[in-house]
Amino acid sequence: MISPPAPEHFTSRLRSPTVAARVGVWLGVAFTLCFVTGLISHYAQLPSHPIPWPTSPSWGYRLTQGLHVSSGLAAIPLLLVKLWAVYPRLFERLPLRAPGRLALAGLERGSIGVLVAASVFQLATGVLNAAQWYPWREFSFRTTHYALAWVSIGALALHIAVKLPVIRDVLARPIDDTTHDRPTAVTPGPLTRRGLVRVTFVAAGVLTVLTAGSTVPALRRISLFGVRSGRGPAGIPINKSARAAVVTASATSADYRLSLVVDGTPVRELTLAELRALPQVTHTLPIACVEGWSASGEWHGVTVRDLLALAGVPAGTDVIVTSLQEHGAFRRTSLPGNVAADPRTLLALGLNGEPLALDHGYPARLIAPNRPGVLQTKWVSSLEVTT
Ligand SMILES: Nc1nc2c(c(=O)[nH]1)N[C@H]1C(S)=C(S)[C@@H](COP(=O)(O)O)O[C@H]1N2
Ligand SMILES: [Mo]
Repeated sequence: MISPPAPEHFTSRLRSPTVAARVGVWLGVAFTLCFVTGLISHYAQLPSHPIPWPTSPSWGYRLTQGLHVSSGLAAIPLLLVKLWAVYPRLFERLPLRAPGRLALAGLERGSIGVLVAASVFQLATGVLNAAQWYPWREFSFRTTHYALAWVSIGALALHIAVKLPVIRDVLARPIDDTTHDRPTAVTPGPLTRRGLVRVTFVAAGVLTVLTAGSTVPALRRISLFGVRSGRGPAGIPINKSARAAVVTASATSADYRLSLVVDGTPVRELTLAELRALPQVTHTLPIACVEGWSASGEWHGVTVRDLLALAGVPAGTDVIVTSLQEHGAFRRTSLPGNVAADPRTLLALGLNGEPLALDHGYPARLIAPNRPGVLQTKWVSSLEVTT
């Protein structure tokens, strides 16, 4: 007869609560860091902010986004080892004859099921998003990843609360202590418990270092799993090319004009030569892509503030930035008043001493301090305000 495995079929001594709790602590740290930095990213991407999103430090979003991706990746080996250590408990017989205990056991397993499913979903969709592979057509990554972040952090908090007595007890004991072990977890393996925990931490650390090159230029050469190579025109990667955005013809056309639109009426139309004739400034600002790479560049161009002044609009007004790109979610972005007023917020015409490459947003692109990459609109065709 075929029957499901029972917990006593799993005999490795490595699968102990002392191992699970030690790996679990760091998994909890990684999840919490990932959750908090994720909330920050979600807030930064809202079209308007109840509490203004600050423009300083200019590298703030770059830091939090780098931490988000690194902590998420570090969580992968931690979660795998944690699940491996505890999954025999899944096969424990349910107390079918005692309805009270059955209900409790059912609730506990249900909550763990939710925790595991949500965590695996978060890590998997995060990795797919970083790899720019979007198998999903039916749901928006950002909405779903955000909603399930709350589910997984809530289920995690519940799990920790339920297990707290055991966690505290096993953490206070040496790792080889067997007090809380399943009676059949007795087979010693080639690896010690301490060895397993060390290998897990090393794997998490190595994974982080091998991807951190997407944020930290000094690590780029060993960035085996890095999200982007760091290569691109003027030394900055390209996320979407002009060709993919179908703007090659309109962006290189002699008819290009930047329109300044006030209350639905175009009040100024500027050619590229006219933009170049306006006062030019240079600022060092990063592009920090939500998909997990970032790079700093020296941008030069016209301040959005000056452009708004040309249109007779007071500084501090919200602006809608529109691209020549005709389709796609990132063709229109909103620039809150405090960001538009910052003297470092530019309509950039050049990068790292070169004219802007077509793929970087030629003839003109937005670049603002401490702003998520998706909102740094390329191939800008108009700035619109409503007074
Ligand atoms: N019009 C337009 N602007 C855009 C995008 C886009 O798809 N269309 N992608 C954004 C994203 S996701 C990022 S990370 C940055 C990348 O800029 P880069 O390709 O010059 O590095 O541009 C942003 N601006
Ligand atoms: Mo991006």
